[in-house]
Amino acid sequence: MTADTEAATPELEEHFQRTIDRDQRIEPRDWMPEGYRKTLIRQVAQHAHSEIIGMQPEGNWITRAPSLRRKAILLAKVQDEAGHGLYLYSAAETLGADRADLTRKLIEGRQKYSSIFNYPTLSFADVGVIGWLVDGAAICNQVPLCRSSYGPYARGMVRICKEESFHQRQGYELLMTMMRRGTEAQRRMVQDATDRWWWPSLMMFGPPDHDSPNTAQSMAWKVKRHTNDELRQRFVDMTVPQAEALGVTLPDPELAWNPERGHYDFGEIDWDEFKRVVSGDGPCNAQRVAQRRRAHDDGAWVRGAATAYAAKHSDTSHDHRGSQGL
Ligand code: BYC
Repeated sequence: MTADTEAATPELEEHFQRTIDRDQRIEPRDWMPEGYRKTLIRQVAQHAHSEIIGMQPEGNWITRAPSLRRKAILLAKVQDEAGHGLYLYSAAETLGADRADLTRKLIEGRQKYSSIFNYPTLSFADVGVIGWLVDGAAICNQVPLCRSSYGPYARGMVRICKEESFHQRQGYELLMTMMRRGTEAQRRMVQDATDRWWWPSLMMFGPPDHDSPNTAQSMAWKVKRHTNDELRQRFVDMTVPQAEALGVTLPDPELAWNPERGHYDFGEIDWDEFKRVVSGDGPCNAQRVAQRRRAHDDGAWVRGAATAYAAKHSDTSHDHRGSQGL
């Protein structure tokens, strides 16, 4: 009987709970409640899919980057996202999930990915604003996940966060360049991109706490370390001074410092829009999933070749061992 099918006993349950209480890590071979495993597979798979689908909006600009330098930076960033997806699929596999199955669920629309990637990238300023706001929100959400209770996920997040902070910096540097050294038209592009990405970035943190079915249990298991609203507030507080430094206006007339709370107040998020986008009816959902499906189909020959090569290689190494009498 393997660790994942081992029946619960009071000793195993107690050991699991003690590990969580002591802030130690649950590792793949440890016994874990089925709900814990399911929650992690759900979150890690959604996260992995987001990284892979997240390559599309920016990938859209690789062929049209305005200089060789900007193109090299963007290529490196989009490749990093592919790497993040792969670490995360590997983390999901340590929980007993099958990567091909997860991909199938994604391209059949049976598993979610982040709402943010269902919006279009209309100008090159979007590349900068995605780095600044989307990667900025991602860092805010993901740094606490480096302390998540599941070992492989937490360790994967450490490396992902290092790369995300480079992504955030490159976006901010691009916007600074456009705002400080650009033309009036370029400054307008930055403002327009900020107007379009601000609210969807706030939605990345998930539904409000009173409407978040998974938060309480995920916090108790220390999979999540903060609630959706806590992290959203942290992101707003961090971003307002950055917007001021850039010289752009965030599109929320209710945004104001509240000295009593010690935080910025902000306006009501359009949760109907969020629900629409999450349930598949955002501006680019169909296009994103169709593109992912096409890429998967186009890659069938690579998977076939890799499988055939691995089979041949294992035969060859077997023969080789045989000839050495091993
Ligand atoms: N979009 O109970 P809740 C990146 C779903 S990658 C879509 O609060 P939870 C990047 C949620 O899954 C960004 N769905 O859930 C990549 C749940 O659905 P089910 C991705 C959302 O899990 C490339 C339901 O709504 N980051 O940054 O406790 C380039 C109820 O929500 C969204 C991660 O995945 C959403 N925005 O909390 C640049 C981070 N929000 O499964 C950047 C890891 C919620 O019950 N994930 N849903 O049907 C998390 O931290 C948590 O899963 C969330 C949601 C905070 C997102």
